[in-house]
Amino acid sequence: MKRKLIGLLLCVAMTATLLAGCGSKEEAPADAPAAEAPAETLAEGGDDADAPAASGDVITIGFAQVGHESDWRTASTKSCQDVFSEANGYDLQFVDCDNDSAVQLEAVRGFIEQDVDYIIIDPIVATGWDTVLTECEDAGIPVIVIDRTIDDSDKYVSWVGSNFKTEGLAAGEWLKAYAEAKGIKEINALVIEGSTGASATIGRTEGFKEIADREGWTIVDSQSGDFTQDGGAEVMESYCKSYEGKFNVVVCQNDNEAFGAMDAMKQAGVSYGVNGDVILISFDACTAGLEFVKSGDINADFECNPLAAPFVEEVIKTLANGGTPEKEVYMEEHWFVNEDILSSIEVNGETQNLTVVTDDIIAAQY
Ligand code: GZL
Repeated sequence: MKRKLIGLLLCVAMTATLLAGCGSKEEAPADAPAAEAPAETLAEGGDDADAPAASGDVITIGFAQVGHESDWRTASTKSCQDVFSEANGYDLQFVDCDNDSAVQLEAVRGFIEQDVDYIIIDPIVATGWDTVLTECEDAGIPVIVIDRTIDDSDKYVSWVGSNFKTEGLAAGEWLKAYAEAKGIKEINALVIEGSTGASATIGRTEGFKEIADREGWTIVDSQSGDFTQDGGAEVMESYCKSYEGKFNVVVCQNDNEAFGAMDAMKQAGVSYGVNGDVILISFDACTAGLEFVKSGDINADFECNPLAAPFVEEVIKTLANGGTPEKEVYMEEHWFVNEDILSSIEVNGETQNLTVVTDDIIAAQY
């Protein structure tokens, strides 16, 4: 009975969403308003009477997570485990797909077999999803996508995440303003990309390249470090050999790659950071990343918020109460810097503040 009710609610929600004409993420306005974190989640002891779990039924959730490749990923997983806990009335079936798309599709099919109530997916890559999402829809199981995007199907109730292209644009606009403030005339950048095919990689690469092309910068090379510290070190080691003395900026598409790149540059005798020859830019802004921003090793770190679970619970609550959740929920993010020589940047015509990292900010980070 519960399955049929959820299935019916899902059809209503999907139809209402389609009628609402929500655009695809590609058309999403770059200044899409960031969602406010829900006031209280069940994880924080909230006793929201509308909470789906309040009815006393255990809600089973299948979560197909990308893997365990970064500090960001660890925080993302913990966010879901904290909110969808047994104490909050959930049974979380968690699969770490170890960055393997085939395993991830298999995990989702396993959740259908298990007849879970909801499925959460953080898609390793953006394509190859329509068949399995159709199977979820046929089974009447609502799918909620978090973080990375699915670009070849919209058969899911909601997506909760970040605008990756905006993150890339922000990094480019910051570098332009910073170079001007420092009197740096020429930019020769090396990029260490994230995992190939991941929407976070695609968006950050696209955004930064848009500013580089506009400003006439040179992107000397751009290779994948797969969002890992070893990957970042390996690519940077090769860069130091191939492009010695030919670069003054390194852009790492996540903090763990930046940690590896720092090790490799140190090994190669290349100075980096606020007092170095090379400007180092990173993404994610995890706690360890911000510690390196505060020490001056990383010049700027563009946050990507991993704490999606409270927003996912709101989607589930809305759906369970017969409502139509938002198709896209954008997370709030900050741009962190070491120096206070700039207070804000213009991104897509919108003034966005820069935040100088302090001990308090580090203590509060994920
Ligand atoms: C971005 C997320 C990326 C992080 C990396 O939303 O998918 O994957 O930037 C993680 O740290 O590996």
